[in-house]
Amino acid sequence: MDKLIITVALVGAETSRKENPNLPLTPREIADEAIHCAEKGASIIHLHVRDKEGNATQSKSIFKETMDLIKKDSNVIIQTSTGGASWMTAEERLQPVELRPEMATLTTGTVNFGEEIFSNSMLNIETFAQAMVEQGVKPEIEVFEVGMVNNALQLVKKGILQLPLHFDFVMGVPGGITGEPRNLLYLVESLPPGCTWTVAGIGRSELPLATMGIVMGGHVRVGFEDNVYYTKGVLADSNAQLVERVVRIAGELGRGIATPDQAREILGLHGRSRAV
Ligand code: KMH
Ligand code: ZN
Repeated sequence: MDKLIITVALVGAETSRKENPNLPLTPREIADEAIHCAEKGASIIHLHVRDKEGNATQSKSIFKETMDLIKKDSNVIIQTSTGGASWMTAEERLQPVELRPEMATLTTGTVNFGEEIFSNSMLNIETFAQAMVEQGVKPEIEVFEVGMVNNALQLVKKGILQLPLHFDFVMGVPGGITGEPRNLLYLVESLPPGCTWTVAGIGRSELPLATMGIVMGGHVRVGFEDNVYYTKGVLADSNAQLVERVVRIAGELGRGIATPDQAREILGLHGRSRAV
């Protein structure tokens, strides 16, 4: 089994300080949290940023400021979000890809997202995928619903993306696939050989699905974007606390933790040299 890649989704677009007062919001706070999580064992930062009012934004300059702060003090892989928030236009969402991060997310379908609709037409998906290929950015396919795996494979059939792809199964969003173990088994079985995957369980499914990811040879995402609690009714002190728990469980189960460079090797990344 490969070493375990831990991704931390520090901020998200929807989580607020009302839900967890420890949520990092400014570029400095987000960067400090990213660096701290990397020291504890995270090798990928799934990055969203916020504006001065604390609202989700896909502003290229705020992404750049945050990425520069992280890169100055950490070798961690930065994966920018192109999901942004459900109310944003496709053009807004795509902005951080121009900064040539090592990775970016690519959601391959439309899904109900709580009260909202997270809309991704096939045309927009292809445009996003092409932009990533042009900029040398490795996509992580975000799967919120089963049909999204096949949509990603259509991009391969059309020659836009190449196998092996890396997937993130985001399970437990209200409106998307639920976080039951059998659903993870189904999704993993749907992948062509050689593909890699991560699981991000939302809310209370974070820990059980993370444990399944460790045991099944997948990888794991945790963080305040997905879950603000440590245990039922007890808020997490920090994203790093959630990372540390995964490291501990993986250690008990005999699975080593990937450094950022080991994660680069597993995912076929070429390093930061292309970044703006
Ligand atoms: N905020 C969600 C609507 C991603 O980062 O690529 C979409 C999202 C996915 O967070
Ligand atoms: Zn996200």
